[in-house]
Amino acid sequence: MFNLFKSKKKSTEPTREVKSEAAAAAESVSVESESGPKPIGFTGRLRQGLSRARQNFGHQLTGLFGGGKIDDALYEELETILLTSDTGVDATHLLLENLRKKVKRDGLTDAAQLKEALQEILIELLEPLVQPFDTTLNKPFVIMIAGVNGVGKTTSIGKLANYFKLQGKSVILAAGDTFRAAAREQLMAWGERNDIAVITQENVPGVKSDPAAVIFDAVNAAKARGIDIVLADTAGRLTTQLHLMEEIKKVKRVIAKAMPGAPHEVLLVLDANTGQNAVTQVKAFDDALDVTGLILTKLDGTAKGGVIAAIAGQYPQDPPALRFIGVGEGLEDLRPFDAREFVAALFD
Ligand SMILES: Nc1nc2c(ncn2[C@@H]2O[C@H](COP(=O)(O)OP(=O)(O)OP(=O)(O)O)[C@@H](O)[C@H]2O)c(=O)[nH]1
Ligand SMILES: [Mg+2]
Repeated sequence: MFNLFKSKKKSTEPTREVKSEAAAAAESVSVESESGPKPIGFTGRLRQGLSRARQNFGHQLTGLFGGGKIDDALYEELETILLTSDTGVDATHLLLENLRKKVKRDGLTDAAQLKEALQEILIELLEPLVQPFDTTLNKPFVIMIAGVNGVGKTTSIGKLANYFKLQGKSVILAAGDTFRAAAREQLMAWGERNDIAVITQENVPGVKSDPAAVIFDAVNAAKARGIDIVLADTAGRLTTQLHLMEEIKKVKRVIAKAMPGAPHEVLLVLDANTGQNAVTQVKAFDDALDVTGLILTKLDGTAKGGVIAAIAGQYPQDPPALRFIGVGEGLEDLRPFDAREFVAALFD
């Protein structure tokens, strides 16, 4: 590990910082705000984002729960709806089992009563995904972002920067995707939009760029300047590309050399349209990196949306934390996950 780190020093050009004048000005004045981000409007955007899933899932259920007897045929139909909404076999069975228990316990007899019962059971399943997330425990608090190609890592970083800035925190970005030519520019654009610094590496033809080096420098820059949060981008990779999975393990190890204990959060970004494959991605990235939290993006693009339940059903004892969900491409379309709010937006 140490040798790898030393060789990176030889093989790479110095990193540089890209900062707009506005960012410099913003940094020199400490912006403290107790108010935090305003939740107003997000429930509306969440509802709007989930409209396709609601139409598909919610409306099927409404048909099913129109009235009549609660019998095996109804449970079977419900099973089909859940399975075809990407809920996955484990979560579907868990939900049905808990629903049957609730029906018995509460003495429900009419199908019309099932809608509310199912909502409650779903909230119970999803609630454990909401876990405390305290970025003040370390300074800087280093967040590494990982995931397969095109899931929304870089976009989520841009939105997260906005989210943390609204909480009065100082943020810098590390352009750790040195693989794709346009990745650096994409992150720089998010930096400009948020008026924050981006640590990048010059593209030098013939010189192999090193993602670990960029993030290492970003952590050191954050330490030197008393920055609260480092958001580190990484290149997309398939879980089957074993050399790239090894590479990202190295990135994580090198971050710990810049600051023992870092990264403090490893966020895996998942695309809600991936369906059951998301569960596989969680397992593979967790094996490689000890993922501490998830971001589920593009919930606005899916007609299914059950993948959250699938992940929860996979880890009934110790589910991963679902930190944020993305429901659109706008700067404010990423928010902390709230199980109750989510289920409400899925049904009504
Ligand atoms: N509709 C919608 N689009 C999103 C969301 N999040 C990201 N996107 C879009 O998804 C596309 C890919 O996003 P990127 O952020 O570049 O994804 P990435 O994971 O960084 O991609 P690579 O770096 O190439 O692996 C972009 O067009 C984003 O605008 C979301 O929540 N909703
Ligand atoms: Mg990217």
